[in-house]
Amino acid sequence: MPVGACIVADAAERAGHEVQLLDLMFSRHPLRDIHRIITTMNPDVIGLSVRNIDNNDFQQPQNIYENIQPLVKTIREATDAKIVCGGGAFGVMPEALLKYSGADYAVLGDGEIIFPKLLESFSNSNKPEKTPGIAWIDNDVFRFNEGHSCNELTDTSFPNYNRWINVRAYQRRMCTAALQTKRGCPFSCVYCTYHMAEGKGYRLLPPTMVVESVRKMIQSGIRNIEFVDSVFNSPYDHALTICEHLARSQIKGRFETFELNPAFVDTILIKAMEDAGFVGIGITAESVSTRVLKGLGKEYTKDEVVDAADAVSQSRLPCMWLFLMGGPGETKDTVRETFYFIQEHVRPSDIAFINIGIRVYPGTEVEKTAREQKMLSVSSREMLKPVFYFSPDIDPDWLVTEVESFALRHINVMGPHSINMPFIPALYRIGHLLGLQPPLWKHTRALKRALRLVGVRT
Ligand code: B12
Repeated sequence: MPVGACIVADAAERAGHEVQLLDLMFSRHPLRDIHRIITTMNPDVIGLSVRNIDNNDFQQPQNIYENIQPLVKTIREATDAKIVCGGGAFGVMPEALLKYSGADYAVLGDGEIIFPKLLESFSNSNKPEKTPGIAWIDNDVFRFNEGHSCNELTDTSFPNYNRWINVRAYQRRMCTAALQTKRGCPFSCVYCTYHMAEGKGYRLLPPTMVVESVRKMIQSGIRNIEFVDSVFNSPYDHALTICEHLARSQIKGRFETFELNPAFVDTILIKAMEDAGFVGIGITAESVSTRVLKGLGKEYTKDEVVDAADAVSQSRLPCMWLFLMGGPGETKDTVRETFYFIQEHVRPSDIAFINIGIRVYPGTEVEKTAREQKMLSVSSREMLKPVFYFSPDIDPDWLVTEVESFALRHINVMGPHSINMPFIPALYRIGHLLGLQPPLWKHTRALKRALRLVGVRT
Protein backbone atom coordinates (compact mmCIF):
# COMPACT_ATOMS: atom_id res chain seq x y z
CA MET A 1 0.00 0.00 0.00
CA PRO A 2 1.35 3.43 -0.91
CA VAL A 3 2.16 4.58 2.61
CA GLY A 4 4.18 7.67 1.59
CA ALA A 5 1.52 9.04 -0.77
CA CYS A 6 -1.23 8.51 1.85
CA ILE A 7 0.79 10.24 4.58
CA VAL A 8 1.41 13.23 2.34
CA ALA A 9 -2.24 13.40 1.23
CA ASP A 10 -3.31 13.35 4.91
CA ALA A 11 -0.90 16.18 5.70
CA ALA A 12 -2.03 18.36 2.79
CA GLU A 13 -5.66 17.91 3.79
CA ARG A 14 -4.88 18.70 7.43
CA ALA A 15 -3.25 21.90 6.20
CA GLY A 16 -6.59 22.94 4.69
CA HIS A 17 -6.22 21.96 1.05
CA GLU A 18 -8.69 20.07 -1.07
CA VAL A 19 -6.97 16.79 -1.89
CA GLN A 20 -7.67 13.78 -4.07
CA LEU A 21 -5.43 10.75 -4.40
CA LEU A 22 -5.40 8.79 -7.64
CA ASP A 23 -3.87 5.39 -6.93
CA LEU A 24 -2.59 3.94 -10.19
CA MET A 25 -1.69 0.56 -8.71
CA PHE A 26 -4.63 -1.28 -10.24
CA SER A 27 -5.35 1.14 -13.07
CA ARG A 28 -5.60 -0.42 -16.51
CA HIS A 29 -5.42 2.93 -18.29
CA PRO A 30 -3.26 5.19 -16.10
CA LEU A 31 -2.95 8.00 -18.65
CA ARG A 32 -6.69 8.06 -19.29
CA ASP A 33 -7.37 8.06 -15.52
CA ILE A 34 -4.95 10.95 -15.01
CA HIS A 35 -6.58 12.94 -17.77
CA ARG A 36 -10.04 12.31 -16.32
CA ILE A 37 -9.17 13.39 -12.79
CA ILE A 38 -7.45 16.55 -14.02
CA THR A 39 -10.47 17.60 -16.06
CA THR A 40 -12.92 16.92 -13.22
CA MET A 41 -10.84 18.39 -10.40
CA ASN A 42 -8.80 21.10 -12.12
CA PRO A 43 -5.98 20.96 -9.54
CA ASP A 44 -3.44 23.70 -8.83
CA VAL A 45 -0.71 21.28 -7.85
CA ILE A 46 -0.12 17.66 -8.77
CA GLY A 47 2.06 15.44 -6.61
CA LEU A 48 3.60 12.26 -7.99
CA SER A 49 4.76 9.59 -5.58
CA VAL A 50 7.48 7.48 -7.16
CA ARG A 51 8.66 4.58 -5.06
CA ASN A 52 10.98 2.51 -7.23
CA ILE A 53 13.54 3.48 -9.84
CA ASP A 54 14.03 -0.12 -10.89
CA ASN A 55 13.53 -3.61 -9.54
CA ASN A 56 17.15 -4.17 -8.42
CA ASP A 57 17.26 -7.31 -10.54
CA PHE A 58 20.51 -7.94 -12.40
CA GLN A 59 19.08 -10.73 -14.55
CA GLN A 60 15.72 -9.23 -15.50
CA PRO A 61 16.06 -5.49 -14.92
CA GLN A 62 12.96 -3.35 -15.18
CA ASN A 63 13.42 0.39 -15.65
CA ILE A 64 10.39 1.42 -13.66
CA TYR A 65 11.39 5.11 -13.83
CA GLU A 66 10.58 5.14 -17.54
CA ASN A 67 6.90 5.22 -16.61
CA ILE A 68 7.26 8.77 -15.28
CA GLN A 69 7.75 10.58 -18.61
CA PRO A 70 4.39 9.62 -20.15
CA LEU A 71 2.66 10.57 -16.88
CA VAL A 72 4.28 14.01 -16.83
CA LYS A 73 3.57 14.51 -20.54
CA THR A 74 -0.11 13.67 -20.04
CA ILE A 75 -0.32 16.06 -17.09
CA ARG A 76 1.40 18.89 -18.97
CA GLU A 77 -0.96 18.50 -21.92
CA ALA A 78 -4.01 18.74 -19.66
CA THR A 79 -3.04 21.48 -17.18
CA ASP A 80 -0.56 24.16 -16.12
CA ALA A 81 -0.58 22.82 -12.54
CA LYS A 82 2.80 22.55 -10.84
CA ILE A 83 4.19 19.03 -10.69
CA VAL A 84 5.88 18.06 -7.43
CA CYS A 85 7.51 14.65 -7.05
CA GLY A 86 8.42 12.68 -3.96
CA GLY A 87 8.88 9.12 -2.77
CA GLY A 88 11.71 6.65 -2.24
CA ALA A 89 12.99 6.88 -5.82
CA PHE A 90 13.42 10.66 -5.66
CA GLY A 91 15.22 10.36 -2.33
CA VAL A 92 17.83 8.18 -4.01
CA MET A 93 18.48 9.98 -7.33
CA PRO A 94 16.74 13.38 -7.24
CA GLU A 95 18.84 15.15 -9.87
CA ALA A 96 18.63 12.47 -12.51
CA LEU A 97 14.91 11.96 -11.93
CA LEU A 98 14.07 15.67 -11.97
CA LYS A 99 15.89 16.05 -15.25
CA TYR A 100 14.42 12.91 -16.72
CA SER A 101 10.84 13.63 -15.68
CA GLY A 102 10.76 17.36 -16.34
CA ALA A 103 8.77 17.86 -13.09
CA ASP A 104 8.93 21.27 -11.41
CA TYR A 105 10.02 20.29 -7.89
CA ALA A 106 11.03 17.31 -5.82
CA VAL A 107 10.44 16.95 -2.10
CA LEU A 108 13.37 15.22 -0.42
CA GLY A 109 12.68 13.81 3.01
CA ASP A 110 9.67 14.10 5.28
CA GLY A 111 6.92 14.81 2.77
CA GLU A 112 4.26 15.36 5.42
CA ILE A 113 6.17 18.41 6.69
CA ILE A 114 7.77 19.77 3.52
CA PHE A 115 4.86 19.40 1.08
CA PRO A 116 2.33 21.50 3.06
CA LYS A 117 4.98 24.23 3.39
CA LEU A 118 5.54 24.16 -0.36
CA LEU A 119 1.79 24.40 -0.98
CA GLU A 120 1.67 27.38 1.37
CA SER A 121 4.40 29.09 -0.63
CA PHE A 122 2.38 28.52 -3.84
CA SER A 123 -0.77 29.93 -2.17
CA ASN A 124 1.05 32.99 -0.88
CA SER A 125 3.01 33.54 -4.10
CA ASN A 126 6.21 33.17 -2.12
CA LYS A 127 9.29 31.75 -3.75
CA PRO A 128 8.82 27.96 -3.55
CA GLU A 129 12.61 27.58 -3.69
CA LYS A 130 12.75 29.08 -0.19
CA THR A 131 11.02 25.99 1.21
CA PRO A 132 13.56 23.77 3.00
CA GLY A 133 13.70 20.24 1.60
CA ILE A 134 12.84 21.24 -1.97
CA ALA A 135 14.95 20.40 -5.02
CA TRP A 136 14.58 21.78 -8.54
CA ILE A 137 16.52 22.26 -11.77
CA ASP A 138 17.68 25.76 -12.57
CA ASN A 139 19.17 26.17 -16.07
CA ASP A 140 20.20 22.54 -16.12
CA VAL A 141 21.82 22.88 -12.66
CA PHE A 142 20.46 20.83 -9.74
CA ARG A 143 19.52 22.97 -6.73
CA PHE A 144 18.53 21.76 -3.29
CA ASN A 145 17.39 23.83 -0.34
CA GLU A 146 19.00 21.85 2.48
CA GLY A 147 17.39 23.67 5.39
CA HIS A 148 14.91 20.92 6.36
CA SER A 149 15.78 19.16 9.58
CA CYS A 150 13.28 17.26 11.60
CA ASN A 151 13.93 15.97 15.06
CA GLU A 152 10.88 14.02 15.91
CA LEU A 153 8.27 11.77 14.42
CA THR A 154 4.64 12.31 15.30
CA ASP A 155 1.58 10.13 15.00
CA THR A 156 1.21 11.50 11.46
CA SER A 157 3.41 8.57 10.46
CA PHE A 158 0.21 6.53 10.49
CA PRO A 159 -1.85 7.30 7.39
CA ASN A 160 -5.59 7.02 7.07
CA TYR A 161 -5.40 4.39 4.35
CA ASN A 162 -9.16 3.98 3.97
CA ARG A 163 -9.54 7.69 3.22
CA TRP A 164 -7.30 7.47 0.15
CA ILE A 165 -7.03 4.02 -1.35
CA ASN A 166 -9.05 0.90 -1.98
CA VAL A 167 -7.74 -1.09 0.97
CA ARG A 168 -9.87 -4.13 0.12
CA ALA A 169 -8.26 -4.37 -3.33
CA TYR A 170 -4.84 -4.58 -1.64
CA GLN A 171 -6.08 -7.07 0.92
CA ARG A 172 -7.39 -9.29 -1.88
CA ARG A 173 -3.75 -9.49 -3.00
CA MET A 174 -2.58 -10.35 0.52
CA CYS A 175 -0.84 -7.00 0.98
CA THR A 176 0.29 -5.73 4.34
CA ALA A 177 -0.08 -2.10 5.39
CA ALA A 178 3.14 -0.26 6.19
CA LEU A 179 3.95 1.49 9.46
CA GLN A 180 7.21 3.07 10.66
CA THR A 181 8.42 3.09 14.25
CA LYS A 182 11.33 5.36 13.46
CA ARG A 183 13.22 7.14 10.72
CA GLY A 184 16.95 7.35 10.18
CA CYS A 185 19.69 4.77 9.76
CA PRO A 186 23.14 5.17 11.35
CA PHE A 187 24.73 2.16 9.60
CA SER A 188 27.22 2.51 6.78
CA CYS A 189 26.54 -0.38 4.43
CA VAL A 190 28.50 0.37 1.27
CA TYR A 191 25.61 -0.04 -1.15
CA CYS A 192 22.81 1.53 0.82
CA THR A 193 20.88 4.74 0.33
CA TYR A 194 18.61 4.61 3.37
CA HIS A 195 20.40 7.43 5.16
CA MET A 196 20.02 9.61 2.06
CA ALA A 197 16.25 9.27 2.36
CA GLU A 198 15.87 9.34 6.12
CA GLY A 199 19.05 10.85 7.56
CA LYS A 200 21.68 9.12 9.73
CA GLY A 201 20.33 10.00 13.17
CA TYR A 202 17.42 8.08 14.68
CA ARG A 203 14.05 9.73 15.10
CA LEU A 204 12.02 7.38 17.23
CA LEU A 205 8.26 7.18 17.47
CA PRO A 206 7.43 6.63 21.16
CA PRO A 207 6.23 3.02 21.74
CA THR A 208 2.88 4.22 23.12
CA MET A 209 2.29 6.09 19.87
CA VAL A 210 3.21 3.01 17.83
CA VAL A 211 0.64 0.99 19.78
CA GLU A 212 -1.97 3.73 19.28
CA SER A 213 -1.33 3.76 15.51
CA VAL A 214 -1.63 -0.02 15.39
CA ARG A 215 -4.88 0.11 17.37
CA LYS A 216 -6.34 2.67 14.95
CA MET A 217 -5.27 0.62 11.95
CA ILE A 218 -6.90 -2.50 13.35
CA GLN A 219 -10.07 -0.57 14.17
CA SER A 220 -10.16 0.53 10.52
CA GLY A 221 -10.07 -3.09 9.34
CA ILE A 222 -6.31 -3.43 8.74
CA ARG A 223 -4.79 -6.30 10.73
CA ASN A 224 -1.79 -7.27 8.62
CA ILE A 225 0.78 -4.64 9.42
CA GLU A 226 4.39 -4.49 8.27
CA PHE A 227 7.00 -2.40 10.07
CA VAL A 228 8.98 -0.70 7.33
CA ASP A 229 11.79 0.92 9.33
CA SER A 230 15.17 0.84 7.62
CA VAL A 231 16.17 -1.54 10.44
CA PHE A 232 13.41 -2.56 12.85
CA ASN A 233 15.54 -4.01 15.67
CA SER A 234 17.95 -1.14 16.11
CA PRO A 235 17.97 0.53 18.59
CA TYR A 236 17.33 -2.84 20.20
CA ASP A 237 15.61 -1.43 23.31
CA HIS A 238 13.16 0.57 21.22
CA ALA A 239 12.10 -2.52 19.28
CA LEU A 240 11.87 -4.59 22.44
CA THR A 241 9.74 -2.00 24.23
CA ILE A 242 7.38 -1.72 21.25
CA CYS A 243 6.92 -5.51 21.25
CA GLU A 244 6.29 -5.55 25.01
CA HIS A 245 3.74 -2.72 24.71
CA LEU A 246 1.99 -4.51 21.85
CA ALA A 247 1.85 -7.75 23.83
CA ARG A 248 0.48 -5.97 26.89
CA SER A 249 -2.12 -4.07 24.86
CA GLN A 250 -3.80 -7.34 23.86
CA ILE A 251 -4.20 -5.94 20.36
CA LYS A 252 -4.78 -8.78 17.95
CA GLY A 253 -2.61 -7.63 15.07
CA ARG A 254 -0.57 -9.74 12.68
CA PHE A 255 2.84 -8.15 12.30
CA GLU A 256 5.77 -8.59 9.96
CA THR A 257 9.09 -6.95 9.29
CA PHE A 258 11.78 -7.71 6.75
CA GLU A 259 14.26 -5.36 8.23
CA LEU A 260 16.05 -7.23 11.01
CA ASN A 261 19.79 -6.80 11.51
CA PRO A 262 21.23 -10.16 12.72
CA ALA A 263 23.49 -8.41 15.23
CA PHE A 264 20.45 -7.48 17.34
CA VAL A 265 18.49 -10.71 17.11
CA ASP A 266 18.40 -12.77 20.30
CA THR A 267 15.98 -15.10 22.09
CA ILE A 268 14.56 -12.26 24.21
CA LEU A 269 13.59 -10.15 21.20
CA ILE A 270 12.29 -13.11 19.21
CA LYS A 271 10.12 -14.21 22.14
CA ALA A 272 8.85 -10.62 22.58
CA MET A 273 8.02 -10.47 18.85
CA GLU A 274 6.07 -13.73 19.06
CA ASP A 275 4.18 -12.48 22.11
CA ALA A 276 3.42 -9.20 20.32
CA GLY A 277 1.78 -10.99 17.40
CA PHE A 278 4.50 -11.19 14.77
CA VAL A 279 3.68 -13.81 12.14
CA GLY A 280 6.77 -13.50 9.93
CA ILE A 281 10.19 -11.92 10.03
CA GLY A 282 13.01 -11.29 7.57
CA ILE A 283 16.67 -11.17 8.56
CA THR A 284 18.88 -9.31 6.10
CA ALA A 285 22.12 -11.15 6.78
CA GLU A 286 23.44 -10.61 3.20
CA SER A 287 26.40 -13.00 3.76
CA VAL A 288 28.15 -14.96 6.47
CA SER A 289 31.66 -14.60 5.16
CA THR A 290 33.68 -12.29 7.38
CA ARG A 291 35.52 -11.02 4.30
CA VAL A 292 32.29 -10.16 2.44
CA LEU A 293 30.59 -8.69 5.50
CA LYS A 294 33.57 -6.38 5.88
CA GLY A 295 33.42 -5.54 2.16
CA LEU A 296 29.73 -4.67 2.50
CA GLY A 297 30.43 -2.38 5.47
CA LYS A 298 28.51 -4.59 7.90
CA GLU A 299 29.35 -4.27 11.56
CA TYR A 300 28.57 -7.85 12.53
CA THR A 301 30.41 -11.13 12.23
CA LYS A 302 29.63 -14.64 11.09
CA ASP A 303 29.27 -15.73 14.74
CA GLU A 304 26.56 -13.14 15.30
CA VAL A 305 24.64 -14.41 12.26
CA VAL A 306 24.92 -17.97 13.59
CA ASP A 307 23.71 -16.79 17.02
CA ALA A 308 20.72 -15.09 15.35
CA ALA A 309 19.89 -18.36 13.57
CA ASP A 310 20.06 -20.21 16.91
CA ALA A 311 17.69 -17.68 18.48
CA VAL A 312 15.22 -18.06 15.62
CA SER A 313 15.42 -21.86 15.88
CA GLN A 314 14.12 -21.68 19.44
CA SER A 315 10.90 -20.04 18.26
CA ARG A 316 8.03 -20.92 15.96
CA LEU A 317 8.23 -17.64 14.07
CA PRO A 318 8.50 -18.15 10.27
CA CYS A 319 11.69 -16.49 9.06
CA MET A 320 13.00 -15.45 5.66
CA TRP A 321 16.76 -15.03 5.41
CA LEU A 322 17.94 -12.52 2.82
CA PHE A 323 21.34 -12.76 1.16
CA LEU A 324 23.11 -10.57 -1.36
CA MET A 325 25.87 -12.23 -3.37
CA GLY A 326 28.59 -10.79 -5.58
CA GLY A 327 29.61 -7.83 -3.42
CA PRO A 328 33.09 -6.59 -2.55
CA GLY A 329 35.26 -9.47 -1.36
CA GLU A 330 33.02 -12.22 -2.78
CA THR A 331 34.84 -15.29 -4.16
CA LYS A 332 33.70 -18.80 -5.04
CA ASP A 333 34.72 -19.87 -1.52
CA THR A 334 32.71 -17.16 0.23
CA VAL A 335 29.65 -18.07 -1.85
CA ARG A 336 30.04 -21.70 -0.75
CA GLU A 337 30.44 -20.57 2.86
CA THR A 338 27.07 -18.82 2.71
CA PHE A 339 25.47 -21.83 0.99
CA TYR A 340 26.83 -24.00 3.80
CA PHE A 341 25.33 -21.68 6.42
CA ILE A 342 21.94 -21.91 4.70
CA GLN A 343 22.10 -25.71 4.70
CA GLU A 344 23.24 -25.98 8.29
CA HIS A 345 21.56 -23.11 10.12
CA VAL A 346 18.41 -22.08 8.26
CA ARG A 347 15.57 -24.27 9.48
CA PRO A 348 14.07 -26.38 6.67
CA SER A 349 10.71 -24.71 7.34
CA ASP A 350 12.25 -21.24 6.84
CA ILE A 351 13.16 -19.58 3.56
CA ALA A 352 16.41 -18.23 2.14
CA PHE A 353 16.19 -15.63 -0.61
CA ILE A 354 19.40 -14.93 -2.50
CA ASN A 355 19.82 -11.80 -4.58
CA ILE A 356 22.69 -11.45 -7.05
CA GLY A 357 24.81 -8.37 -7.84
CA ILE A 358 24.80 -5.01 -6.11
CA ARG A 359 22.74 -2.23 -7.66
CA VAL A 360 25.06 0.81 -7.58
CA TYR A 361 23.58 4.17 -6.59
CA PRO A 362 25.33 7.52 -6.85
CA GLY A 363 26.91 8.71 -3.62
CA THR A 364 27.43 5.27 -2.15
CA GLU A 365 30.77 3.71 -1.14
CA VAL A 366 30.31 0.93 -3.66
CA GLU A 367 30.08 3.55 -6.41
CA LYS A 368 33.58 4.73 -5.41
CA THR A 369 34.87 1.15 -5.33
CA ALA A 370 33.35 0.40 -8.73
CA ARG A 371 35.00 3.50 -10.23
CA GLU A 372 38.36 2.71 -8.61
CA GLN A 373 38.20 -0.81 -9.98
CA LYS A 374 37.33 0.63 -13.42
CA MET A 375 34.01 -1.22 -13.46
CA LEU A 376 31.89 1.89 -13.74
CA SER A 377 32.37 4.56 -16.36
CA VAL A 378 28.94 6.20 -16.74
CA SER A 379 28.33 9.45 -14.90
CA SER A 380 26.18 9.41 -11.77
CA ARG A 381 23.34 11.03 -13.72
CA GLU A 382 23.26 8.11 -16.11
CA MET A 383 22.69 5.56 -13.38
CA LEU A 384 18.89 5.54 -13.50
CA LYS A 385 19.31 2.60 -15.83
CA PRO A 386 20.58 0.09 -13.29
CA VAL A 387 24.28 -0.72 -13.06
CA PHE A 388 25.47 -3.61 -10.93
CA TYR A 389 28.69 -4.21 -9.06
CA PHE A 390 30.36 -7.63 -8.95
CA SER A 391 33.51 -8.48 -7.08
CA PRO A 392 36.40 -8.84 -9.56
CA ASP A 393 36.97 -12.29 -8.02
CA ILE A 394 33.65 -13.68 -9.13
CA ASP A 395 32.15 -14.38 -12.55
CA PRO A 396 28.49 -13.22 -12.60
CA ASP A 397 27.47 -16.07 -14.93
CA TRP A 398 29.05 -18.62 -12.60
CA LEU A 399 27.22 -17.04 -9.66
CA VAL A 400 23.85 -17.08 -11.43
CA THR A 401 24.26 -20.77 -12.34
CA GLU A 402 25.35 -21.68 -8.80
CA VAL A 403 22.47 -19.83 -7.13
CA GLU A 404 19.91 -21.30 -9.52
CA SER A 405 21.18 -24.83 -9.04
CA PHE A 406 21.35 -24.34 -5.25
CA ALA A 407 17.70 -23.20 -5.33
CA LEU A 408 16.79 -26.25 -7.41
CA ARG A 409 18.47 -28.55 -4.90
CA HIS A 410 16.92 -26.87 -1.85
CA ILE A 411 13.16 -26.56 -1.65
CA ASN A 412 13.38 -23.67 0.83
CA VAL A 413 15.73 -21.50 -1.26
CA MET A 414 14.65 -18.83 -3.74
CA GLY A 415 16.81 -17.02 -6.28
CA PRO A 416 15.96 -13.73 -7.99
CA HIS A 417 14.16 -15.54 -10.83
CA SER A 418 11.55 -16.84 -8.33
CA ILE A 419 10.06 -13.45 -7.51
CA ASN A 420 9.78 -12.50 -11.18
CA MET A 421 7.60 -15.39 -12.22
CA PRO A 422 4.62 -13.90 -14.09
CA PHE A 423 2.03 -15.92 -12.17
CA ILE A 424 3.11 -14.72 -8.68
CA PRO A 425 0.37 -12.01 -8.51
CA ALA A 426 -2.19 -14.71 -9.35
CA LEU A 427 -0.81 -16.89 -6.53
CA TYR A 428 -1.49 -14.10 -4.07
CA ARG A 429 -5.07 -13.77 -5.25
CA ILE A 430 -5.61 -17.53 -5.06
CA GLY A 431 -4.02 -17.55 -1.60
CA HIS A 432 -6.50 -14.91 -0.48
CA LEU A 433 -9.45 -16.83 -1.97
CA LEU A 434 -8.27 -19.93 -0.11
CA GLY A 435 -8.39 -17.93 3.11
CA LEU A 436 -4.61 -17.83 3.63
CA GLN A 437 -3.15 -14.97 5.64
CA PRO A 438 0.11 -13.12 4.89
CA PRO A 439 2.93 -13.87 4.67
CA LEU A 440 2.48 -16.10 1.65
CA TRP A 441 6.22 -16.80 1.48
CA LYS A 442 5.96 -19.10 4.48
CA HIS A 443 4.27 -21.52 2.05
CA THR A 444 7.20 -21.36 -0.39
CA ARG A 445 8.04 -25.05 -0.02
CA ALA A 446 4.50 -26.17 -0.79
CA LEU A 447 4.29 -23.72 -3.70
CA LYS A 448 7.61 -24.87 -5.13
CA ARG A 449 6.52 -28.51 -4.90
CA ALA A 450 3.25 -27.71 -6.67
CA LEU A 451 5.06 -25.75 -9.38
CA ARG A 452 7.53 -28.58 -9.92
CA LEU A 453 4.63 -30.99 -10.35
CA VAL A 454 3.39 -28.91 -13.27
CA GLY A 455 6.87 -28.75 -14.77
CA VAL A 456 8.12 -25.33 -13.62
CA ARG A 457 11.83 -25.41 -12.78
CA THR A 458 12.14 -23.48 -9.56
C1 B12 B 1 10.53 -1.21 3.83
C2 B12 B 1 11.05 -1.23 2.42
C3 B12 B 1 10.73 -2.33 1.64
C4 B12 B 1 9.78 -3.42 2.10
C5 B12 B 1 8.34 -2.94 1.81
C6 B12 B 1 7.30 -3.54 2.71
C7 B12 B 1 5.94 -2.86 2.57
N1 B12 B 1 4.92 -3.54 3.03
O1 B12 B 1 5.81 -1.76 2.08
C8 B12 B 1 10.24 -4.61 1.21
C9 B12 B 1 11.39 -5.33 1.88
C10 B12 B 1 9.16 -5.63 0.85
C11 B12 B 1 10.78 -3.84 0.01
C12 B12 B 1 10.81 -4.33 -1.26
C13 B12 B 1 11.36 -3.64 -2.33
N2 B12 B 1 12.08 -2.50 -2.26
CO1 B12 B 1 12.21 -1.40 -0.69
N3 B12 B 1 12.39 -0.20 0.74
C14 B12 B 1 11.86 -0.18 1.92
C15 B12 B 1 12.35 1.06 2.70
C16 B12 B 1 13.37 0.62 3.74
C17 B12 B 1 11.24 1.88 3.39
C18 B12 B 1 10.05 2.22 2.50
C19 B12 B 1 8.93 2.84 3.29
O2 B12 B 1 7.82 2.34 3.32
N4 B12 B 1 9.18 3.98 3.97
C20 B12 B 1 8.20 4.69 4.76
C21 B12 B 1 7.42 5.74 3.92
C22 B12 B 1 6.55 6.58 4.81
O3 B12 B 1 8.37 6.58 3.29
P1 B12 B 1 8.28 7.00 1.76
O4 B12 B 1 7.49 6.03 0.98
O5 B12 B 1 9.64 7.30 1.29
O6 B12 B 1 7.43 8.34 1.81
C23 B12 B 1 7.91 9.54 2.35
C24 B12 B 1 8.70 10.42 1.37
O7 B12 B 1 9.32 9.68 0.33
C25 B12 B 1 7.71 11.41 0.86
N5 B12 B 1 6.80 11.08 -0.25
C26 B12 B 1 6.34 9.89 -0.68
N6 B12 B 1 5.49 10.05 -1.71
C27 B12 B 1 5.38 11.37 -1.93
C28 B12 B 1 4.64 12.07 -2.87
C29 B12 B 1 4.73 13.46 -2.89
C30 B12 B 1 3.92 14.23 -3.88
C31 B12 B 1 5.57 14.13 -1.98
C32 B12 B 1 5.67 15.60 -2.03
C33 B12 B 1 6.31 13.42 -1.04
C34 B12 B 1 6.22 12.04 -1.02
O8 B12 B 1 6.90 11.63 2.00
C35 B12 B 1 6.67 10.38 2.68
C36 B12 B 1 6.46 10.63 4.15
O9 B12 B 1 7.56 11.27 4.73
C37 B12 B 1 12.99 1.92 1.55
C38 B12 B 1 14.23 2.69 1.91
C39 B12 B 1 13.89 3.89 2.75
N7 B12 B 1 14.51 3.98 3.89
O10 B12 B 1 13.08 4.72 2.36
C40 B12 B 1 13.31 0.87 0.48
C41 B12 B 1 13.21 1.25 -0.99
C42 B12 B 1 11.96 2.09 -1.19
N8 B12 B 1 13.06 -0.04 -1.67
C43 B12 B 1 13.64 -0.10 -2.82
C44 B12 B 1 13.59 -1.23 -3.70
C45 B12 B 1 14.47 -1.18 -4.93
C46 B12 B 1 12.77 -2.33 -3.43
C47 B12 B 1 12.56 -3.58 -4.30
C48 B12 B 1 12.45 -3.34 -5.81
C49 B12 B 1 13.68 -4.55 -3.96
C50 B12 B 1 13.59 -5.91 -4.66
N9 B12 B 1 14.66 -6.32 -5.26
O11 B12 B 1 12.60 -6.58 -4.66
C51 B12 B 1 11.25 -4.13 -3.73
C52 B12 B 1 10.01 -3.51 -4.40
C53 B12 B 1 8.75 -3.73 -3.63
C54 B12 B 1 7.56 -3.00 -4.24
N10 B12 B 1 6.52 -3.72 -4.56
O12 B12 B 1 7.57 -1.81 -4.44
C55 B12 B 1 14.39 1.19 -3.12
C56 B12 B 1 13.66 2.10 -4.16
C57 B12 B 1 14.60 2.86 -5.06
C58 B12 B 1 14.99 2.02 -6.20
N11 B12 B 1 16.20 1.55 -6.22
O13 B12 B 1 14.22 1.74 -7.08
C59 B12 B 1 14.50 1.84 -1.70
C60 B12 B 1 14.54 3.37 -1.68
C61 B12 B 1 15.77 1.26 -1.05
C62 B12 B 1 17.02 1.50 -1.84
N12 B12 B 1 17.49 0.55 -2.58
O14 B12 B 1 17.62 2.51 -1.81
N13 B12 B 1 11.18 -2.59 0.38
